[in-house]
Amino acid sequence: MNKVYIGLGSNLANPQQQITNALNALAELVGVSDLQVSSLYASKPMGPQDQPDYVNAVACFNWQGEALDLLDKLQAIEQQHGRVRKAERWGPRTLDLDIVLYGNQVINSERLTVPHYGMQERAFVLYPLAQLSPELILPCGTKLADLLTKVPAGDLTIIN
Ligand code: A4P
Ligand code: MG
Repeated sequence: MNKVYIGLGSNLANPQQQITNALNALAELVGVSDLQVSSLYASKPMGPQDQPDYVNAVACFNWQGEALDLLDKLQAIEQQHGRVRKAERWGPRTLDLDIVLYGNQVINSERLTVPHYGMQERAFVLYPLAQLSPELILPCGTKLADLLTKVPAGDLTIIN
């Protein structure tokens, strides 16, 4: 059993509803227990600015299963929620589910890089994460609290 943290993001087709639906889908997965969810946060897009604002959240749960099995299930949820994969980097999406942390494991495989490559710089990941686990320490030994002092919250706003 591993304690995992999932970053959720959406900026198309009623983002707040997309995130709520995805959280409900996570709660129903076989293998998920003790689900906790941060607030929902709004922010301006990181990357291309000609796209709508994002809604983000972080969920945390105990996962009974393999890491790649979890990734398969997250991608199935993305597909069920109308995600169309596009070539554009950091472009708009109806639903993005990223494995931010997988227990204390470091994973570097073809399909999976954990901790998520962008998590240390992204306010929309760090602040919801801190809401769930303020004392968190990353596998590399870095304290989440230290990252928060380096990454300003910026325009990140709690919406729900
Ligand atoms: N993959 C590797 N590691 C992981 C992981 N830890 N979790 C692989 C999930 N997937 C992982 O995923 C492409 C491949 O990454 C998957 O097939 C999986 O095998 P993807 O979802 O198509 O793309 P991506 O990783 O999300 O990359 P992309 O499109 O560059 O998205 P980012 O970097 O997540 O950024 N602004 C705000 N305010 N809020 C946002 O949430 N999000 C983005 C997207 C841009 N700007 C944003 C936000
Ligand atoms: Mg993704």
